[in-house]
Amino acid sequence: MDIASRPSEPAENTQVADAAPPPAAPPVIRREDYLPPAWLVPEVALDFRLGLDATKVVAKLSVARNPAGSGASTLRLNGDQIAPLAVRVDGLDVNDWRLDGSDLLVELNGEAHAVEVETALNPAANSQLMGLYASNGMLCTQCEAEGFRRITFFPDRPDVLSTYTVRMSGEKAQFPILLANGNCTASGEGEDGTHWAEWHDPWPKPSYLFALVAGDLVANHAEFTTMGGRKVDLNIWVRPGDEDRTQHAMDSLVNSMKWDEEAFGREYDLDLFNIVAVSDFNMGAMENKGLNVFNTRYVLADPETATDGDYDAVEGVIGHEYFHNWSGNRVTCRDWFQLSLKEGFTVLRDQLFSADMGSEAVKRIEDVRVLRIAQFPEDSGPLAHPIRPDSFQEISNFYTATIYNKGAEVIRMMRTMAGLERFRQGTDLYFERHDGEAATCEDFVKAIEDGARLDLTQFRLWYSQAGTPQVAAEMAHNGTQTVLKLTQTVPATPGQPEKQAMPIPLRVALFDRDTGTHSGEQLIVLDKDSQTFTFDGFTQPPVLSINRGFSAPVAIEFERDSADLVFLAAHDDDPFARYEAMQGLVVQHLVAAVSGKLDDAARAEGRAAIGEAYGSVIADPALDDLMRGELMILPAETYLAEQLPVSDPGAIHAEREALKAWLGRELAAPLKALHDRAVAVAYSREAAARGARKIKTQALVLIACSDPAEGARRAFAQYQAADNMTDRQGALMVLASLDAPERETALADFHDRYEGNALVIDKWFSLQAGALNPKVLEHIAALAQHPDFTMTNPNRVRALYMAAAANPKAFHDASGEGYRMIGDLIRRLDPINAQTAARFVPSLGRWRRIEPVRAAMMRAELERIAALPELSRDVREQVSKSLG
Ligand code: 0A1
Ligand code: ZN
Repeated sequence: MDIASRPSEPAENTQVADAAPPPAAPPVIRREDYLPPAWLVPEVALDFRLGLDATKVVAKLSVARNPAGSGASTLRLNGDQIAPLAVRVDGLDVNDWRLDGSDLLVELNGEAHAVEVETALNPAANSQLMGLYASNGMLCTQCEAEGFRRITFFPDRPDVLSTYTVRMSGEKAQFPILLANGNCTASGEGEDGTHWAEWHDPWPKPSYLFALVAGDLVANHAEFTTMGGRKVDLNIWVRPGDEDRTQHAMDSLVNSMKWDEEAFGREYDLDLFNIVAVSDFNMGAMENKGLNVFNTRYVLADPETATDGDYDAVEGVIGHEYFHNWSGNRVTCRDWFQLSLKEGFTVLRDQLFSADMGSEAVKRIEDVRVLRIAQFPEDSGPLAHPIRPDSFQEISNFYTATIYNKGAEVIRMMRTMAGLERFRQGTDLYFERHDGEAATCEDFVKAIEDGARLDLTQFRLWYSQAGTPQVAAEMAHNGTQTVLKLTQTVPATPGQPEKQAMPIPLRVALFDRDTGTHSGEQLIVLDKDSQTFTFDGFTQPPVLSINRGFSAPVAIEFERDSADLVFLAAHDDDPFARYEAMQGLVVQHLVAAVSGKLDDAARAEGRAAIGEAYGSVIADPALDDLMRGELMILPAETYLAEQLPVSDPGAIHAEREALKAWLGRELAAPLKALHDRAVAVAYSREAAARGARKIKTQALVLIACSDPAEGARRAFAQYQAADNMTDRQGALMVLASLDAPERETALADFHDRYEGNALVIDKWFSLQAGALNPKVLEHIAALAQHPDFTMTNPNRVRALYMAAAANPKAFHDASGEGYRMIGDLIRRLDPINAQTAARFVPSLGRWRRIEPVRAAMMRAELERIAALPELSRDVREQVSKSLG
C-alpha cells in the first residue's frame, strides 16, 4: 500500500506523510492566475539506484533565472510524499532550504546555479500508480500530470522544459532491461550482479513526459524509415510469454508513423521508439518522449483473446500516443488548463487515422456514440466544464470526455469550416510557429485562423463556454420556398448562468420525397440566437437532413413525422444521417413511452415504424455488415435519459427492453436468418468477416430477448463453436443475462480456459457485472469476493465496478443497492488509488436528473463519502461539486 493511504504512520520509507487530515476544501487553482516560472531548468541529470522497495534518486538541476519571470530569488521545487535527504547548491550542502507544504524552497542569489537533491522512494508501496511504482516485479513511472514530484523535487509544471540525462543501476537478474527517454548512450556491468545504463533525450521536455522502466521484458522489434530517411528502431516491450500478442500493436505503430507523415506532414525525430506494456496502469497509455507506457489492454491482441473492438482500441490508442509526439511533446501545454490543446487535437488525429485505416462512416458513428454517452451527460451535470477550464482543484479529474472528445469535436468544426486543405495549412503553421514551445489553446486558434484564413473571433466561445448547445429547427414551405428557422440555446452550467450564441456549422441537405434525392449538401453556420435560411426549388415540402456527419456537437430538436425518419433511414446518402434517423425514430418513441404519452394505438404505431426501418436495414443488400451493425444499435439508456429533464431509469430500462423483445418477436425470421448467415462466415480480420461477427451477436441479443430458450441454445452453440474472442465474448454476454443452465457451464468454461490471462479474466468480470440478469447484484457481490478480484489493479477494479456502474439493472436497482455498492467502492478505493476512485463519482453525481426516490439515495451516498474525515483531493473535489 502506498504511504499516502496511512497518513498517521511514520514514514518507514522516508516518504513524508501528512499528519493532518486533508483540508475540507482543497485550494482552487485558477487559469487567470498563471505566472511564468521564476526559474528555468535547462538541464537535468537523474541518477536512480533501483530497488523494488527502496530506490534512491539523485537529481542535479542546472537552474537559470527566467528573463520573463518575476525575478524572485526563491526557487520553488514541487514535491509530493517525498522528503529531501540532502540539498546541495553549486556542490555545497545547504541547510537553509524550507518546506512550504510539500514544496521545497531554496534561496538563490545568482543568475544560474547547480541544485542537487536526494530523495528515497518505496515503489512497491506506491499503490496510487503515480510517480515511480512497481508492477509485476518491474519498475515504471507515470508522471502526467503531477507525478514527477513524487520522484524528486522539481518545478513540476509543463512550461519548464529541460533536456534529461538519466543514469540508472540495479540488479541485472531482476531488471535485465533498463529504459528511459531518448537514446541509450552507455551501459555496463557493476558490482554484485548489478548493471547500469545511461540515457539521453536531446529534445527539451516538461517533467510530465519523463519516463523510466526497468524489468524483465522482451521486445517485438521492427524498423521504420521516415520520409526524411531516418531509420528508427521500434520496440514493443512486454513480459516474456506475451510477445506473440504484439504484432497488431506493431502494425498499428508503423501505420501511425506513415499516416502522420502523409496526413499532417509530421516526421518522427529520434532513432528509437519504445513502447512498454504494464498491467497496473491508471489510464489507457502515456506518451512519454520516445518511451510510451501502455496499459497491457491497449497492446496485447490476438484472435483467441481479443475482440474486434479490442483490436480497434489498440490501433486507436497506439496512434493516439504516437501522434502526441508532435501534438503534445514537440508542442506542449503552457499549463494544465490548456490540456485540450494536446488532447482534443490528438483525439481528432487518432479519429481521422482510425477512419482512414477502416470505415470512415462507421468510425464517425462510433465516435459520436461515445460523445453522447460519455460527454453529453458531463456537459449537463454538476461537473460540466469548458474544454479550457477556468479552475480546478485536482488536475487528474480533468482528463474528461469534455477535454478529450468535445475538444476533438471543436477542432473538427474548424476543419469543416476551413476545408481540408486550408485546415492543413493551419496545422502546418501551428507546428511551425510553436515547435519547442509550451503553447496555449489561444495559440492554436490563432494559428488556424492565420493559416486556414478563417475568422474565429466568435468561435473562441467554444473554448470558454460549457454545455451542449440545443438547436431547435422549424421548417415551413410556401409552395416555392422552404424556410428553415434555427434557434440555439446554450444551457446554463455551474458558474456560467448566461451564455452567448456560438457559431454552429451545420451540414444540411433537403430531400425531394418523390425522387429520394437532394440537389447538393450545404454548410450553413448558425451564429446568432435565431436565424432563418431559405431554400428554393421544391414544389412540395422537402425532407430535412441536418447536422450531417455530426458536423457540430449539438443536440437538434426537430419534431417530425416518423415517416420522414423512415425515409431518411432508407435514403440518406450520408451514412451518419442514416444512423441518426434510425436513432431519432427510436428516441422519439421511447421518450414518448416513458413520459406516459403513448396509448396502445400510438405504441403500436411507433413500434411498427421502428420495425419497418429495422427490417429494411436487415434486408438492405447495399449495406455492408459493419454499417448494418451500426444501424441496428439502439440508443443507450444514458442517452435516452439525456432527452428528459428528470428521468426514471427503471422506466427507461423497461421500455427499451420491451422494444428489444418486440423487435426480436416481430423480426424473428429475418434475425434468425441473419444469425445463420453470419455464423457461416469464417474468421478473418477482413471487414466483411468483422461485419458478420458484429451482426451475429446483435441478432443473438434480440433473439434472446424474445425467445430466451432459443437465444440460450444459439448462444451456447456460438460459444462452443467460437474460434475467436469476438464470437465467444458475444455469446457469453448473451448467456450471462439469461437464467439458463448454459450460463453457468459457459462461465465456468471461460474462466478455466483463460485462467492466468489477466485481460481475459477482466472480461469474465465485466460480462457478469454488465449482465441484465435479475440476480446481477448478487453476482457482483460474489465476484468482489472472488480470489481473482483485487483492489490494487485498476483494470480489475474497472472490469467489475465500471461495468456495474454502467449497468442500469445493477446501478439503478430500485433498492438503492447499486448506489451503495459504488459508494462503498469509492470509500474503500480512495486510500489505495484516489485517481481511479474519483472516476466513479460522476455516476452518483447525476442524482439531480433522476426521479426523486432514487435521487435521494444517490445523494445520500455522496454525503456519506463527503462526511469522511480523510479523503483524497481527487474524490473531495468530485463529491463536493456533485453535491454543491
Ligand atoms: N496523456 C495520456 C493520458 C494520461 C493522463 C494521465 C495519466 O496518469 C495516470 C496517464 C495517462 C493520453 O492522453 O493518452
Ligand atoms: Zn492523449
